[in-house]
Amino acid sequence: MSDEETPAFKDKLIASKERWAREGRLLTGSPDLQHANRLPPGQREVKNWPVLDLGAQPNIPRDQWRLFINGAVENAVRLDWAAFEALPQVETVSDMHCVTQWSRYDNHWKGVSSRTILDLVMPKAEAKHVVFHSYDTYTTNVSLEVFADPDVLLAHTWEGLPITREHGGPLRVMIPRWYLWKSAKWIKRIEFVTEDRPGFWEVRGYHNEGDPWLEQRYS
Ligand SMILES: Nc1nc2c(c(=O)[nH]1)N[C@H]1C(S)=C(S)[C@@H](COP(=O)(O)O)O[C@H]1N2
Ligand SMILES: [Mo]
Repeated sequence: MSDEETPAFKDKLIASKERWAREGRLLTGSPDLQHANRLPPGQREVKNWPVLDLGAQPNIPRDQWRLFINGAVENAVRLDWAAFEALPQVETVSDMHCVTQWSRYDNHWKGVSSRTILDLVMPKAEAKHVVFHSYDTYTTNVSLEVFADPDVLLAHTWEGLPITREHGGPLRVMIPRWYLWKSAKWIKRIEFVTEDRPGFWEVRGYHNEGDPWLEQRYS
């Protein structure tokens, strides 16, 4: 699959999500800036973990998996699974919030902290944004500052088990501070860039940031 392709059979779904984005029809609440509630405005709690993707769930066995981290960095790297596993591993607990209005509390993750990645590749002073590229051609963008949040993880384990293929295994990004579309599944490349570059949903009407507490759903 080239970087530009999207599975054709999902075009209709994408088109309707774009339309919802234009209509902003899920905008419901008012900001809860103090996080007095655990549930951000317009969300409902779920106990399961729904699956959302573009219609392709790439199968990347760990022995074929590679992660490229490059762009505006001093030390670009290409990691195989053994090299990735050799990095310091941490555990976090976080809630996740999906723009389609579900939230799931207390997810236990294991993986590598974004801080470890930053120490490894050393972004240049002019690097201000990060673009995630996935094995299914999905992309999404965050600021370097958000990437550097202490709870941002490249996660391989959820609730003590390897993250399943449908949820982005062998490795996905987890950015609990933003809506879940920012958390790229099947991560293949982390690119540091000097100019912001909106990703797949960001160019289709989703907000460029995505703070659930501010309901930054659609632009
Ligand atoms: N590679 C990739 N990552 C992705 C997506 C995708 O289609 N491809 N979808 C995003 C969206 S819109 C959401 S809501 C979450 C869903 O993650 P989940 O299926 O594990 O719940 O993944 C995000 N990351
Ligand atoms: Mo989503």
